[in-house]
Amino acid sequence: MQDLKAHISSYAIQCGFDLVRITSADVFAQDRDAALSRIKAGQMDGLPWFTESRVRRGSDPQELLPGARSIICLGQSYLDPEDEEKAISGTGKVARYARVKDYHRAMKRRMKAFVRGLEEKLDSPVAAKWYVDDGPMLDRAAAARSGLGWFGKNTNILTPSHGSWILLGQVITDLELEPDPPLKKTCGSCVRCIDDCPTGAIVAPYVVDNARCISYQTIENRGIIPLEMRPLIGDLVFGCDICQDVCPVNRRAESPLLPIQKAAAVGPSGQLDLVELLDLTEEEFRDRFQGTSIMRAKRVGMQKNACVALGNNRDESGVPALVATLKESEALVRGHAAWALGQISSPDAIGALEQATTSEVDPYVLEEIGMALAEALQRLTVSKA
Ligand code: B12
Ligand code: SF4
Ligand code: SF4
Repeated sequence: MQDLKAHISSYAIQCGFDLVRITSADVFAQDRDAALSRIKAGQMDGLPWFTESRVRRGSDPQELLPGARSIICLGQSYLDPEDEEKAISGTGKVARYARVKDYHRAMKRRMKAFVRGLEEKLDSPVAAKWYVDDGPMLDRAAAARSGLGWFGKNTNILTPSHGSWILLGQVITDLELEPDPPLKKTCGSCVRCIDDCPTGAIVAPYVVDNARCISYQTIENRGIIPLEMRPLIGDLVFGCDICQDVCPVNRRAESPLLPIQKAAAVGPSGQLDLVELLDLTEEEFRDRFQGTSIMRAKRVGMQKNACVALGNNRDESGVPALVATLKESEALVRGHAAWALGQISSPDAIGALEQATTSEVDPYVLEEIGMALAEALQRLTVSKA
């Protein structure tokens, strides 16, 4: 089957993938146990869909495709070397993977073409199931066992050629293919990602506490962003790349062969205008972000995030939009707008907060307004002293 394996590798590259390796369809026993103990320790809290039964199902390829024999692991780079990291006033930042069009769709299209091509080559149907992030599979566990990359201490899969700027997909199949060995590489004594994570979310090497991760707070959290997290989020409005930006392995990462198309809705270096975000109606949000990963956070999520970024930037030009938001938006967004006004604490911001105490009726928003006013008064006292 060496000939088939060689064909699979070259055909996957032809379909647009940057990396391809094979692993067996054996149970991922160690990874299953690690994931189960993570759930037990509360380190997956906030993701109600990440359940024990999902982990058990996802760690046994036979459960996903009865008769499975091999897993073809695919890596898709999303690095854009032109993409400079720059801070532009009035804007928030989107993580790199969301500066291209929704990778789930792009990779699934390529995977479908890949499986169809294999069937043509073999002149018979191939039993296959394919996953990109969306299934119960432990994507990183498959990539690590296949030698596509190794687990970094920030839990991302690092690859020798493309660093960690890769997205992972798997084709589970009944084809018998010779597995590739795992890589022998490790992070060595490096701990940069652990030291530089602004929220201390990497609580130990190879362990990310979900609720402390900015990626979770800005994408998945459907509720209130905890007060203590807000100042640590800075200007990030969708995802976080800090533990990857500081990683030395990423300094020499290659670019993709066939890049996923850029998302036109996001600025060239991942900027989004914060005031514009606050102004979007549901329909405008959909029109603008349809086909991008940003849809995942939903309009309310992105508007909460915009409030937090405006509060952290302390930019007074954001006050009129925040005042309008405090009057007109959903309670969850009004609460975060109040926080931002408290951080900015200009006379207009304080005036709007005081006025809102007389018109607001939602107990959660009133509580945020009370805390924001206390914060603003404290700031004024400190600046006068
Ligand atoms: C849930 C999830 C999240 C949660 C993470 C919560 C968590 N702690 O896992 C949140 C929302 C925070 C998140 C954030 C991000 N995510 Co995410 N996420 C997932 C998802 C859906 C499941 C991950 C999972 O199974 N977690 C369970 C835990 C137990 O797994 P783990 O953290 O990988 O832990 C493993 C290691 O710790 C290892 N291990 C344990 N002990 C030891 C000891 C040693 C010595 C070693 C070597 C290993 C080891 O075993 C564990 C099990 O395999 C996957 C897609 C999928 N279906 O797999 C994408 C996925 C992991 N995410 C991805 C991406 C791109 C991101 C972000 C970079 C996005 C961003 N820019 O904001 C960040 C990165 C944050 C970070 N540092 O990990 C990619 C990662 C690609 C890569 N190169 O690794 C994936 C694979 C999606 C994809 N298909 O491409 N994500
Ligand atoms: S993505 Fe950001 S918050 Fe999450 S672990 Fe990495 S540096 Fe920390
Ligand atoms: S920063 Fe260092 S420890 Fe963290 S993933 Fe990269 S090489 Fe590993």
